[in-house]
Amino acid sequence: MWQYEAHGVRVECTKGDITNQRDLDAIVNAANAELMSGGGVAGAIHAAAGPGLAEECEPLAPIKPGEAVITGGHDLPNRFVIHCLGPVYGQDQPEPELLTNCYRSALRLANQKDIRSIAFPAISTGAFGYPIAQAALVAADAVFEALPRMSSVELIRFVLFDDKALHIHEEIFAATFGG
Ligand code: AR6
Repeated sequence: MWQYEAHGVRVECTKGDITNQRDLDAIVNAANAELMSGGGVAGAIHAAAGPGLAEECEPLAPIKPGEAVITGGHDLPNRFVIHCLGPVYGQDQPEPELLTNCYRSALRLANQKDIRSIAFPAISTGAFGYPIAQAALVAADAVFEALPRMSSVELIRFVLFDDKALHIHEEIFAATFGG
């Protein structure tokens, strides 16, 4: 696990499942525009949250790439889910700007809702095809740049699904954060 602390905020990269972050106020969903269940992160989150999540999501859809909306966590161990729509690589452009907007929008919502701790998956790096190292660079830059603006948020955890994704994130976050 990689970790860093500045501006009263701790940033971590760890391996795990986004639906199993019991100690955190909020988790982020790598959503689709319709905010429906699907594969990957969205499938896992909707399965763990139960049907109440889809019901709450329905009137909030559709969302555009880079946007985020917030719901309750339903049967998840977390109070909130923040749903972000990442760019489809090669289709929604410019990809780095849209992916940056996801992280910024999610963190803005978290601070508005007095959320203290939040977990992100590697948005857009699965079904949406964003090369993982490029996406990690965007994520690290977006979070590093946003740290001075955090009010309630004091823990930001990136939850990577396998060793390869974890190692890439550890390396890129260390280079970006200098720690
Ligand atoms: N916990 C953490 N990371 C995970 C998990 C998990 N349970 N499951 C997968 N990953 P994806 P996207 C990793 O496809 O690219 C969905 O069907 C995965 O290895 O979930 O933004 C939606 O409905 C990858 O690195 O999100 C959308 O249509 C990363 O999480 C579309 O896919 C993101 O993979 C969104 O595509």
